Amino acid sequence: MRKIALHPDSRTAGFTMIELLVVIAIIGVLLLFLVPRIFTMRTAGERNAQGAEIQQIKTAIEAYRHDPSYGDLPPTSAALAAFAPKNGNLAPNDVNLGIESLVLHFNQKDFHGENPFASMMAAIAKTNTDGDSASVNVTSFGTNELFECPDKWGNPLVYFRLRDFADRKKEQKIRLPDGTDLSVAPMWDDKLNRFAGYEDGFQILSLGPDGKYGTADDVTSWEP
Ligand SMILES: [Ca+2]
Ligand SMILES: [Ca+2]
Repeated sequence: MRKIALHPDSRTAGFTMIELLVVIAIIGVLLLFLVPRIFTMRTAGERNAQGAEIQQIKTAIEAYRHDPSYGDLPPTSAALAAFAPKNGNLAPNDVNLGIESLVLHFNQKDFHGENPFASMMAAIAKTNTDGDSASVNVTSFGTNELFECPDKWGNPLVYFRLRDFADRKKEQKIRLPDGTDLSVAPMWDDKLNRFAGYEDGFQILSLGPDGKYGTADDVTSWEP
């Protein structure tokens, strides 16, 4: 077999040190630009997914309101006595009341036979990060816990029925998984001089990736 002779100028020693440094510098610059972009894209994807879930819950709230058996929005704070059997001793703590009420109303045991919200609620994560419970089980979950829905970043979703806050003096306490309590009130639309999402009659929102209430990354049931 004929051997191909290498030209004497052919490089056989691989990269020189300078070439190597240039390649490393180029990779470094690319990473510097790409990594933040990848993080931004990931965050945008998570926010979109959270927005879609909130819209799903919003649709369910509308269906609840139009269900002839209920005909109203779930209240911000569950009148637990209404769910409890006679003399049931229900003792929720005073945090995450809005979202707990929503979960409770969508999962009440007596939802006229078939629960129309069961499949949606099964697809949505539920936790009891604030650790409260009732002495009797009033939901279809089979436990006495008072659940809330966590958002994509682990913080509880927030739910307000707006007319419960009409005087603009009331607040609601929410507890984050690290134990921090926040006092929150429905968002106000300064331009229209009324609550945001006023036409809906309720607000449902996530604190977003920064875990702070009322910042630009919040994901809301209304168009900001
Ligand atoms: Ca709870
Ligand atoms: Ca936020």
